[in-house]
Amino acid sequence: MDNPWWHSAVVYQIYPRSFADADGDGMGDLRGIINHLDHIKGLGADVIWLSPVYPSPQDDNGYDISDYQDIDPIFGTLADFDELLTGVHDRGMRLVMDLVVNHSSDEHAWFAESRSSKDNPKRDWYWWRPARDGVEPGTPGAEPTNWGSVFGGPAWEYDPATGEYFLHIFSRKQPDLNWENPEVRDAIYTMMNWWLDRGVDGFRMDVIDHISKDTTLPDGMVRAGSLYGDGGPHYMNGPRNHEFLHEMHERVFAGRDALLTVGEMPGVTVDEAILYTDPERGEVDMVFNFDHVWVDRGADPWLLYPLQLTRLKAIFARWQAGLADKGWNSLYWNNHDQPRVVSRYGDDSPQWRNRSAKMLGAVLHLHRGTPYVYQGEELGMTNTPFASIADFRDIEALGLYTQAVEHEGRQASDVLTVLRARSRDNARTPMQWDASPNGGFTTGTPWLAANPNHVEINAAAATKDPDSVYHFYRRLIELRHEEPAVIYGDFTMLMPEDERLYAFTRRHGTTELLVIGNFTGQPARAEIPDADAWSAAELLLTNAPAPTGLLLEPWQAVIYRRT
Ligand code: TEU
Repeated sequence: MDNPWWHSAVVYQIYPRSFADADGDGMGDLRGIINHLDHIKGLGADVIWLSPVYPSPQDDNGYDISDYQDIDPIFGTLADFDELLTGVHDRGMRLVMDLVVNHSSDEHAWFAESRSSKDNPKRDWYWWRPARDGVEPGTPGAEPTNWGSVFGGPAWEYDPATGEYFLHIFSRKQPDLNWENPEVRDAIYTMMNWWLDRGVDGFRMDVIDHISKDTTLPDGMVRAGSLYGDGGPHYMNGPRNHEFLHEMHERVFAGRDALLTVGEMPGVTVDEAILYTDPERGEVDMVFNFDHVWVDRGADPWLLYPLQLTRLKAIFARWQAGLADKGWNSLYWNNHDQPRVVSRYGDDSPQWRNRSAKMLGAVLHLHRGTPYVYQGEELGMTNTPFASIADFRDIEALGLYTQAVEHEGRQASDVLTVLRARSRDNARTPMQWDASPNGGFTTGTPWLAANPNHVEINAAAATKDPDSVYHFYRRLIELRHEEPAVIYGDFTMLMPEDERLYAFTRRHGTTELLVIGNFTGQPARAEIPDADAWSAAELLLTNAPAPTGLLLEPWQAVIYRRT
């Protein structure tokens, strides 16, 4: 079989709400995206992944969908969507939609029917359960299991109309669909085919390792200090997950060309990922794992744990080795759920921001896999200085804050410190287009305030400055398109025990690449076999003056090539 096109592709993610607002209502829209397609083309990306634009009450910014086959009026119309799709295709790029089918909105017609009575034909499309035996329905502790929701509070909502509970792993406005019911699966496949027939080029599948649950719904373990049990082991990577994805593949993707499918899978292991992405099995092309963005999390969710570079390297080394022969990796630092990587694993101070953002880009993009760039990452956009809880908008930040401070007795200041560093709203501040008010994102009042540093960090300044993060990312993408060793080279981690330098080689035929990134604000020398020969090799790209020997400057990255 020929190598699939997405092996050499780079994906750019748009979070439409925060990308560009063309009509001045403070919310990004499809017209705004259409107006800025050349920015993405100019960067060299091959694919655009669009976060959800479907009709939605926007409880979780569109990840709560009330109609899968239309566009929310805040973003535009289906005609605008078709124009966007044409604009993307005309530029030789592809468009991948977000597919959110672990749950729908509680305002979806399916759920309205399901909740209307116990004998409604759609009752079984969601997870309805009676109260726990012997406990008064609707009172605390009567929930069918002890699971906590990802966004705080219990994972079950009592519905007085029928006296039963429905399951919601996320917000109470995101009831989980029951994939055990074949009618649910049929309806989803029909909807997916409708979008593909319209011309879209694939799907990014939201929490798609949550669709198969342990149908006996056991209680979860309760961590010290927590109010709820962890249902994760009972709803992640459940018994029928592979079966469902294979069925989806047969019913939707088989026989269609040139698609890209990527499953978001919190908690997925390397061994499971090999099965999910082995082309012979016909499930998905690649998965998003979370190991490298959970590496700075510890047992206590309200403590900050600094990055330990050796752990980060061990994670990447394991994934690179695991998917070397079968399957394929996706590569990302950022998306709409993660804090900005330059603030998280780099140094966002004025002195090192530009350099450390480039170093992080170089290290990630030189791995084997398909890289994803999240809007603003190519500018080195940083976390935002949120002053108080009133500045946050994310349902997760607000829900977890309430649970921690009001119900678990945590110090508000401790919780705020962690939210400032880790909250998803860091990723969701408006795209910084220029130095004008609101970063040129809107002429109205933005739904979430722009980062004050838009005056310096913005697309207009970056595209003009040859030394910008933007032009460095452009060069990284170009390198992937030009150099087969970046796509197909094997991967060898060097210096795994070193806490300062991230170093590896990629070898493809007679070509060998050496990549080193300095993760510190101090100079550091790479002690690797063959160091002298390497330092005389062709230096393809760096973000600082060429080093003497392999002595790297603070936050420097180097990419050498030899044949
Ligand atoms: O995210 C799933 C997910 O794992 C997140 O809940 C993540 O672990 C957490 O937010 C980290 O802080 C997907 C979407 O990407 C996210 O935006 C949605 O809120 C969520 O599913 C529910 O649809």
